[in-house]
Amino acid sequence: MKKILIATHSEGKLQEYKSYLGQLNYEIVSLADLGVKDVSPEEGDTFLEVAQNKALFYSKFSKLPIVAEDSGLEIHALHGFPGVLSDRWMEGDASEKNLSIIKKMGGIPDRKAIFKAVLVYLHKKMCLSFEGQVSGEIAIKPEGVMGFGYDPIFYVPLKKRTMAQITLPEKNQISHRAQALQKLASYLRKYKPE
Ligand code: ITT
Repeated sequence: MKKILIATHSEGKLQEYKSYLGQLNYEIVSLADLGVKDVSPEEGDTFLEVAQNKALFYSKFSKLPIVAEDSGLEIHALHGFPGVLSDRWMEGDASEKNLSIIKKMGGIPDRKAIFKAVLVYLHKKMCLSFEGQVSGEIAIKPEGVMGFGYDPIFYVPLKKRTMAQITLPEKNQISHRAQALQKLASYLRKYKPE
């Protein structure tokens, strides 16, 4: 079976990749499987640049085809904040970040937000990117215990629940990552890279 390195230190992302790519004939290798503890610096002004830099960084550790990802939340009323800074705009864990965002949104009626993901596939000298996004709203308060990161504050009108209140298979039908993964999967099926 062909192997692919999913170059993320996020356990939440990794679970979603495993669940989604399980349908393809690929063995998912993680950074932990390779014993890689180094963390790529988040460098770049766009999701694409940051994802490309992560892919290049982790390519030092393996010759396998690599997928790296940069993703985040863009809040309409806050002019796209936190965007590419989603992981680094404040110190603290996910629940602290979520509470800070709820506070910033206090009293703002426009709660529209978008989750975006850019996946970079790097193999030999070829580098491709696949993007996905999903629209939603910032919830009034965090709800749900599934998923990770901003999921408890991202309300999906289609499901009438937050991303943390839906199961992983449900999230994998609609999420930003799932949409990008669908494009990657269709590339891998079609071109079967060596
Ligand atoms: P890697 O760089 O190792 O992949 P990371 O967590 O640093 O992991 P990012 O730089 O892409 O990943 O940061 C994205 C931020 O957005 C981070 O705080 C995530 O928790 C959050 N995020 C991304 N996708 C998400 C999702 O599907 N649900 C909830 N939060 C998400």
